[in-house]
Amino acid sequence: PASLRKGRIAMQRYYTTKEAPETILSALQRPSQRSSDQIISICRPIIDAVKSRGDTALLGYTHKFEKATSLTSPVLKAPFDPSLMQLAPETIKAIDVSFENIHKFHAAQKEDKPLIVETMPGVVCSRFSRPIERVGLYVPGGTAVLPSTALMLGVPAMVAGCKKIVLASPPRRDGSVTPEIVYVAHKVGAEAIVLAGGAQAVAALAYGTESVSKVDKILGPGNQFVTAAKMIVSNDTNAGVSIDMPAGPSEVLVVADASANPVFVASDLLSQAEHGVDSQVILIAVGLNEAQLAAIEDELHKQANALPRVDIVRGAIAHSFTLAVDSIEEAMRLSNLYAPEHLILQVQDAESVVALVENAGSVFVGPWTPESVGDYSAGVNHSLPTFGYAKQYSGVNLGSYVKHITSSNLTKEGLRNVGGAVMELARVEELEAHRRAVSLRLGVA
Ligand code: HSO
Ligand code: ZN
Repeated sequence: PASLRKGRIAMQRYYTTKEAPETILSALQRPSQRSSDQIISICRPIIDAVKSRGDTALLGYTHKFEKATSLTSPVLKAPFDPSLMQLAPETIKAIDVSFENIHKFHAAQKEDKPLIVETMPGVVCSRFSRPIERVGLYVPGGTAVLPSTALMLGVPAMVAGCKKIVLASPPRRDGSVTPEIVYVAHKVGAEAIVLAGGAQAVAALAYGTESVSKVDKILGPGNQFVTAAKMIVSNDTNAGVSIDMPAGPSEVLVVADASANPVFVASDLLSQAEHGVDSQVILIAVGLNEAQLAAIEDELHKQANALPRVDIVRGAIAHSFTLAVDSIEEAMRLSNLYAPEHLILQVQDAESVVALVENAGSVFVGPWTPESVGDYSAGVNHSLPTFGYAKQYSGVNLGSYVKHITSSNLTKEGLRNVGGAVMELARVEELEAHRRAVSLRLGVA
């Protein structure tokens, strides 16, 4: 509506010293999402259709939802034709630089030797990792093309040694995939790109179709339908598939003190706000006076109006806010309570503040570290827990693509050392066969 396009682009301001604590706490609750029951009931029939009718159903939904009516096959198989990945040299270079950095950082997460602990003489426990064999990586379409997401999901899969990497992404109206995504798929060694989005793409990856191979784990962000579909298939014991994490709208929380540059602060808030109208950005201002607060707000308004996606920004800013606090400790207490997907520290001695971070997906430290570097090229992953899930989930990392397997290896002496405890606990649990597996070996009663 026209009324939304007018007026100042400004975030609501709260002073923690003036407001009741409950007001601050309720501000830190995420805006509520469309009821998941409603979304689930839309997704279920789509998933069932793909499960039972395979390619025909998948293709039908792509014709319907993506309007890609000329598409005749739901997958693009490797090797990808070079004509499908024609890119400007500077784009290739940017993808290559980012690929290398993401590769380096994730390769460093490899545990190259097993963990071995002798818990008692002759009782050796170890833990080693193996790649998940088949992974499905969902790259959203929507209002932006996201080859960076293909990199963030594909590079660690490649580093982990997953045997089968399948991408899925909604095709454009003409049935094609953006050349950047095809290029990334090629670089990470993906065997195919499923040309579908939404719940139908998730179902195809979870159950397989005539032309889509079934995977063991589905990773990647997406809208509420993708998220609901991931939840549904991961709860279906017949699917045998897991997911990375639940997902919600993207967020950033910036902590800034008087040393922060208002231009930088506003630009960081806006880079997250432009993702979607449902994105949320929060500024925690530490010890700023009225003039300093106004300087950031003026910048936000000015920079926002110069952005091509100003309408999206307006939507996001409408449910975003500033918290004015007195100390860095209070700022970090509130930040930990919110558990932001991205946390940006633009404060004096930002590095020392990292020690106070308890809950966050990824932290950006100091004035020269905009979130954009992490979104694209620094090496850290941008697939991160949102909606407060940073309290219990990690972002995508090498560990997301492996299983840890443990093993134990005892000598006779080892069994003698630990056997008494085993037999006693088996007796307590009244599991006699368990007890005898030890007693028979040791020749005791
Ligand atoms: N900030 C987004 C990731 C992204 N940014 C992709 C640009 N492209 C969610 O973490
Ligand atoms: Zn971003």
